[in-house]
Amino acid sequence: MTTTRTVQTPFNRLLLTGAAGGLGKVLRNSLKPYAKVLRLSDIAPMAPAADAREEVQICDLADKQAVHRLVEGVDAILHFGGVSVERPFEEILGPNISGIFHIYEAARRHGVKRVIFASSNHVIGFYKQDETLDAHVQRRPDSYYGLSKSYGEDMATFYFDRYGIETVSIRIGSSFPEPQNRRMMSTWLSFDDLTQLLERALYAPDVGHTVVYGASNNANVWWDNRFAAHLGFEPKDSSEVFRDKVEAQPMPAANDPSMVYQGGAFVAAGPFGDE
Ligand code: NAI
Ligand code: 15L
Repeated sequence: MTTTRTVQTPFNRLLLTGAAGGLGKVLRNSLKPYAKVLRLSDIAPMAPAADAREEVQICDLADKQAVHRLVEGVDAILHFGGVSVERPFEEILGPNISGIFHIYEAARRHGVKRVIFASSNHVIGFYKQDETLDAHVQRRPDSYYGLSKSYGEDMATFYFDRYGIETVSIRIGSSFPEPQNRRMMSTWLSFDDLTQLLERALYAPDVGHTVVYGASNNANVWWDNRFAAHLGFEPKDSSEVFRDKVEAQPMPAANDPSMVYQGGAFVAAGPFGDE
């Protein structure tokens, strides 16, 4: 669904990491109204800059000096780069754990005042699907990947308390063109709603470190955003329009992790390295 929104005064320069990824490719277009220049970065190749309003910079998040060069001159960072699924710990360490430290250290050194962090529902993935969670529940990461996002949220709290750098951590549910299975009927976040949430996260005053769940206005939601009400996020889309298509899929067993846990199959990934 396409929505019309009032565009706020654009930032001079915004940095988007993970720009070659699934969401990065979408945000490359949808974030344009919010920046005079959008700096796009990834370790993977990207399409060249379309015009003077884009900058393309290859960067490995695990490389501290490269991240420092990347962050120079930006007003805010939308941090979407890193490993986005469950992998052995050693593969997550550089991109996600060292990477988030490099992003905040570079933000501190270059005077960047706000970070939008693509966190994940996998920081609370071991809660059951019949539980409703707000942003203050104890985290229950379901994977090394979820642990890395949990660490990222702690990093955000530390850099706000110590250095006053504000963050909105978005515990994104499942942001794809459409929900792919029954679990995603609850966790789905449309691209339009993601863009609206990023706009709010960029422009809302005094966010400190705000944690917000990123889901559309789905019929059966597991997440309560009362502690992020100051952002003014009002999702417009709903997974209901895809219900018939999703429910045409075979029904998983009642004890399948995808039917039991909020994090779905991630709770059952691994172990790694036993071979
Ligand atoms: P993706 O895997 O398509 O994109 C991630 C990008 O990060 C890739 O282009 C990859 O090349 C890049 N990357 C990996 N290692 C890197 C490194 N060392 N240095 C620089 N870049 C590196 O993932 P997607 O779906 O676009 O997600 C974007 C972000 O949102 C990720 O941080 C993911 O964890 C988070 N997220 C996404 C959700 C979704 O439903 N799509 C749900 C929850 C969180
Ligand atoms: C995530 O954090 C992943 O990045 C994405 O690929 C999906 O698996 C999503 O969570 C989800 O839980 O559906």
